[in-house]
Amino acid sequence: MSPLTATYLQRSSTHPTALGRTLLSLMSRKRTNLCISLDLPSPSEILRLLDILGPSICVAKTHIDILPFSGAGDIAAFTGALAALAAKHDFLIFEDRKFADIGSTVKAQYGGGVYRIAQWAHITNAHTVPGPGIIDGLKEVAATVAHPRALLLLAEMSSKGSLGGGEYAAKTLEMARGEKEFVMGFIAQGAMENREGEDWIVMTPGVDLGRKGDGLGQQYNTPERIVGEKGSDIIIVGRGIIGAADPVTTAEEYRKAGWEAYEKRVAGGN
Ligand code: S5P
Repeated sequence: MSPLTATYLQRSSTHPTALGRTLLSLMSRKRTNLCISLDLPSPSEILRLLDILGPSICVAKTHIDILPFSGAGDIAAFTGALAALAAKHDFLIFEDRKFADIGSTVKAQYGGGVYRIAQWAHITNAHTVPGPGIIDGLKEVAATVAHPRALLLLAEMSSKGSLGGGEYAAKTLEMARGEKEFVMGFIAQGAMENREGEDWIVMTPGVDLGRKGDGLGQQYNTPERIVGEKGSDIIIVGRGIIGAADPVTTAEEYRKAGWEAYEKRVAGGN
């Protein structure tokens, strides 16, 4: 069955990556394909929001390097609290690091520095500009961690004038095909080609129920278009929710819109 018409539950028993199976299963259980993007300058505000938004989301996406930590102790306290919330509310943590260097460098960046991303982020992502060595470097670090880790490759971006998509996305897909146990899927604007036995989980940013853009190149689409028509699996929503007057009610609106688009899509295939 094609991943476009199979249910998340069906895919949760067959997905090639351990983390993909975990993710699809919790999405099915919680009835959510919403990833919240927490681009806020305050660690305590992020934790506060996650505790109230937790039931509505399948993934929490961070940019750890925009937070004003004063030392390694602060960072460890924050990532420890993130992990506790992820366990409490049953969601995964995605550090949107967008690695973009040679294998040897990204290996040091993923495993080391002050953030030690591989220790606490279930998922991270990478650009494919450097070629497949970037995946090898990240994979070496992931293999040293006790828990499953997975990678998303950026095939296509949401922003205006992006150099991704088209031939770039096709080449990115070829790189992923060599790494089916570590590369869980893609950041793209819609489904990628799935050959027999493949099941790429696609996460899509640039989602908003009202606005079309942000004045800095971001371009928005609706959950219906992204999940229903273009076949993506997970919507990534930032300012549409964290900038709203009532983030909990708004997150539920996005969760419902994303979920209904998914249900319609899978029903269409039966
Ligand atoms: O193509 C992309 C890829 C990503 S990961 N376009 C994006 O906007 N992102 C990220 O998604 C971006 O870094 C930001 O964290 C989020 C979108 O936030 P929003 O506030 O525009 O919904």
